[in-house]
Amino acid sequence: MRQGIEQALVSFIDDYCHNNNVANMWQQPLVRYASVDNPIIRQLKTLVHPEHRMPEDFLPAAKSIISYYLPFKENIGKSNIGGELASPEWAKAYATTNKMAAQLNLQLVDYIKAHGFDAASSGNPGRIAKDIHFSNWSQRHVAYAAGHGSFGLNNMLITERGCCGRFFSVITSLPFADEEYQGERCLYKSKGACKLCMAACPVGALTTEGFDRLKCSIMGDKSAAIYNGDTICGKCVAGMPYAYRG
Ligand code: B12
Repeated sequence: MRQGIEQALVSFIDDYCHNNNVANMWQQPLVRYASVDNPIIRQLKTLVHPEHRMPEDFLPAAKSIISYYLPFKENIGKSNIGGELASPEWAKAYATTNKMAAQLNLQLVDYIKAHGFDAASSGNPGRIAKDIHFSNWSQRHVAYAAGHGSFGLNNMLITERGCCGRFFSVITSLPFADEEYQGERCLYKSKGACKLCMAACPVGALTTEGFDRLKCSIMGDKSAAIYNGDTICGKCVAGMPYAYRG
């Protein structure tokens, strides 16, 4: 079943590109499972925000959450190295991925139901409100619980294919659970070295003390003005040592 889900995801992406005349801009997806009993999942309301949703809110019989990562092809990350604003290629990849993932999630739900289990899409939730910089469904916490990787100094979850890509998730009744990743992929956290992401951030939102989401939002707001409201930037991932490898 696990293999079937991975293969289905790949063919849904191919079909999406074909049917919508969109270039395939993703590498092979990474698919992992978080148990709903994982302590990170149980503590989401405390770790993220009191309004954070629980898996059972989507699906009463929830047992696991599929967390999948769509890594962008390398040319997209490379296009975004340097400069102040996100590159047009980065902006297009962001918008296209979000649009496609809404459909992928629904197709995954249908696939799982057709195989006798239950599932519900988490959608692609943004901020709770314009002035609340948190989501009520944190893809990154779910991805961490599913063992996708470790958090870097850039505040990104670094997967085995790096951090130039996007996470999505589907809540299911499948009895699968992966272990959390025990390694450390950030060079600063493992060796005290690198700090390239700090230097690349145009607004100084990254320091060794942590991530300043309000400063980061300045870049998001600037880009929204030229990219149809999309709050993007990505200078803290493009061209980094772990942009594309784990
Ligand atoms: C709101 C939001 C923003 C806002 C606010 C920033 C923010 N990080 O909250 C703005 C617009 C500024 C923003 C910017 C960006 N975002 Co954004 N954003 C979101 C959104 C919608 C919700 C984030 C949220 O609520 N997080 C909850 C808070 C509490 O957690 P956090 O910010 O992730 O920080 C936690 C981690 O650092 C974690 N942590 C750190 N170390 C450790 C260690 C352990 C053990 C654990 C458990 C946790 C942990 O603890 C922090 C606090 O709890 C998510 C999508 C979603 N629905 O999840 C995307 C998301 C986080 N964004 C993403 C991206 C790619 C970006 C940008 C690169 C913009 C772009 N696409 O060009 C920048 C990067 C900013 C950065 N360096 O973090 C990706 C991250 C992918 C990844 N590899 O991590 C996400 C997951 C979207 C997606 N679907 O893939 N974003």
